[in-house]
Amino acid sequence: MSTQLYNGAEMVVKALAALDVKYIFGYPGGSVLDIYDAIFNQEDVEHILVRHEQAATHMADGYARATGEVGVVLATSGPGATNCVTGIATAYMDSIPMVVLAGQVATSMIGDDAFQETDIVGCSRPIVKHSYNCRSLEDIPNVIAKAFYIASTGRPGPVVVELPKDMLLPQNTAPFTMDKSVSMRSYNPTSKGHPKQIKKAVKTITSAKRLVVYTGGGIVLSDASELLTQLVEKLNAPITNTLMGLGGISGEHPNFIGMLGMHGSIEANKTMANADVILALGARFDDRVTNNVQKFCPNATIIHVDIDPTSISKTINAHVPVVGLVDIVIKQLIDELDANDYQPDEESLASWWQQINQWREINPKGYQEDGEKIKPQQVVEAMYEITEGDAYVCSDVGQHQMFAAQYYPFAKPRRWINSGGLGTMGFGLPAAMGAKLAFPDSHVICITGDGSIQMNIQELSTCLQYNLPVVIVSLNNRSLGMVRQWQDMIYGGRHSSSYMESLPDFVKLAESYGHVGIQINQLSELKEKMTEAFSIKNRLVFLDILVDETEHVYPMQVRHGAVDDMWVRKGERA
Ligand SMILES: Cc1ncc(C[n+]2csc(CCOP(=O)(O)OP(=O)(O)O)c2C)c(N)n1
Repeated sequence: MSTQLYNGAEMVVKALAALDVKYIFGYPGGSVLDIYDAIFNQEDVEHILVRHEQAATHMADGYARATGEVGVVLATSGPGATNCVTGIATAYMDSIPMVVLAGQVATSMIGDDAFQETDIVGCSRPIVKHSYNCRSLEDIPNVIAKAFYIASTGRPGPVVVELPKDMLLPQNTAPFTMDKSVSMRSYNPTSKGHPKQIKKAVKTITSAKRLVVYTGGGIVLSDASELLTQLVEKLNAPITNTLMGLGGISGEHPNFIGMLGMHGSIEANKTMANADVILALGARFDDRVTNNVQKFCPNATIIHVDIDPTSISKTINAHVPVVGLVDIVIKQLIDELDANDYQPDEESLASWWQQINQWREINPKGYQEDGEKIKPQQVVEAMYEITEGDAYVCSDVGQHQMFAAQYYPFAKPRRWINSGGLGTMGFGLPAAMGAKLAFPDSHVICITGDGSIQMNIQELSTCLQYNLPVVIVSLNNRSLGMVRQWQDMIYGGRHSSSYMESLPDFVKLAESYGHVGIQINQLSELKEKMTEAFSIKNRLVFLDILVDETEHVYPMQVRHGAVDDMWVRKGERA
């Protein structure tokens, strides 16, 4: 019996197919041409040719966030691989499962400063969960399987696999062997919370008079929304989400008190500051939430549930640490509450909710209409109305990102896709393309600004090639709005390099890429033109919306203050 032999490039593609990969996002070059040839000769895996490798990483990332699957990137050695670095860091900061296959010069030439040689494993070391140098042809399938396993289990993250050219050559062949399951002695992430810690957590929760549930991206990543909603309803506790956790519970749920942190709601931050027990689930107390750690909730007992033990007590000391997958731990908490025949303390709850509702009244709308100028918040409200709250909203970075987070209540998880940790401008469009590829029949929006959109604008070309009719909602304030806001608030209004004195005609630009471009500059036509844009089905629409360029994002935490030390509006503190 003859065993079929494969070359390394074929093994790469066959391994991806065996792992049910549908799409690879990439860009060819000398060191990976054999892989491109292997892709050409099969139909299981489709390659999406981007226009810049950074966009390939964000597209894979958007695809991963929308679907929960691992995003896959392919890049050539040298500049192709280094162009991936920002996207790898973006995925790393938000714990997104991604595998980046990077070409490398032949093993005999590594270290010779060969053409297009870069040590991508070294370059990406601090921003990957793990990396592999493939040094044997036979190992390729299992290395790729392990990369997927590491990327998608425990706290997810990006894994780089470096593939030297000589591993891929057509003349070097071997049988294809891939183990059915991956087991690694050195890597065994915990899944269940320790029973003693669960008991302690439940004791702390049941003794609380002013409990708050604070959840992050971990809820979304572990698909724990339903269990979270059950827990919150059982406790009748107020719940706040981080920027990454939005959609973890429905934004319309009566117990949801809004996002917390730098641009969080007054009521969310006040609730945190006054809570006696904080139940943190899949959140990491990052500086955009805590503000000054020295002043962060000094009187609260903190229960911190996280899959990553190194995240616990990293910035804020946890009194009850629980290591485990957040969905499993929530189920354990519910079971323990039931076992103890938990009954809510109605009296304390009533006075706690009464207080929270008073905070809600401080700034319920959050902005003032102008009557003439289009307020960016109005655009997001219109977007919500037109899509009936049922869209994938993929954001770039800046004021528009915060307005979207504040004014589009997400009913479901995985619908809000943004670079929360690294804050990568240029993320929005390619991420939206990844989501659209996964969900072609859904509304997929890229909300962006005139600065961010220009950072990966070349992908408009990819959108045409693969028919990805996302709706681009560009809040054009003729400036780098978030920078301008900080300059207004902290630098005496000195707008150093925050105004772009030349901007393209975005309508013509969209048209030149083969899409529809629409400009909106009158408040009176905002709804009508936006409705028209969303009704155009099979074509990408670029909405260039001229918004009030003086608008600031509020509320905003006062720098170095406590979590609830906030600007409510220009010049007024809560
Ligand atoms: C790649 C990158 N460079 C710089 C920044 C710093 N930065 C944060 S927000 C911002 C302005 C964004 O402007 P725009 O996209 O027009 O959005 P707006 O704030 O006006 O809504 C800048 C420059 C960043 N986040 N990412």
